Amino acid sequence: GVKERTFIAVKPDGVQRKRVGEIVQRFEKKGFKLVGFKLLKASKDLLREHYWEHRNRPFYNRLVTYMSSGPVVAMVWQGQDVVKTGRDMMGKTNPIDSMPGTFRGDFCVEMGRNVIHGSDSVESAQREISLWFKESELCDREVCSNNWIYD
Ligand code: DAT
Ligand code: MG
Repeated sequence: GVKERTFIAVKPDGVQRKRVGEIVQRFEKKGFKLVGFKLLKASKDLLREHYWEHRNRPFYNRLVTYMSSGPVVAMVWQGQDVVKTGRDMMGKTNPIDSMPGTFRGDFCVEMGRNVIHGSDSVESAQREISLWFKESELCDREVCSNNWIYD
């Protein structure tokens, strides 16, 4: 429903390459509501937990090192079907498979520098949001444009 949330992060390469503004802008333009936002240098402990599902994959340590190499912008976006739509806006894991018009299709060429993270299901979104944000850091609110976004 309208209260669905996803966790989106602009990865260190995306921050360095100044893609934060355009990523935020595309989520805003689509009609989603920003309910959490912060710039932080994530600890390796946080990132190991975040990517726990990949702990036995050969790329796990490189991934954690890359993700901790600079600040990331961590965000929570809310709205109808925001998890799936956010994934569609991102493109595929490997930029070579990503369509133009998606963040990964437009902004990067390698899987190991793929600019953006987005939760892959409602359940992982809930897990990731509670890992990265305190409840008090999230600000839901009435948005006056709601009647122009939802039927
Ligand atoms: P996604 O970020 O699209 O959800 P994922 O959860 O499968 O993809 O993997 C997390 C990140 O790990 C991904 O953004 C890039 C990296 N990665 C995934 N598969 C990889 C591989 N085979 N080799 C190198 N890096 C990989
Ligand atoms: Mg994933």
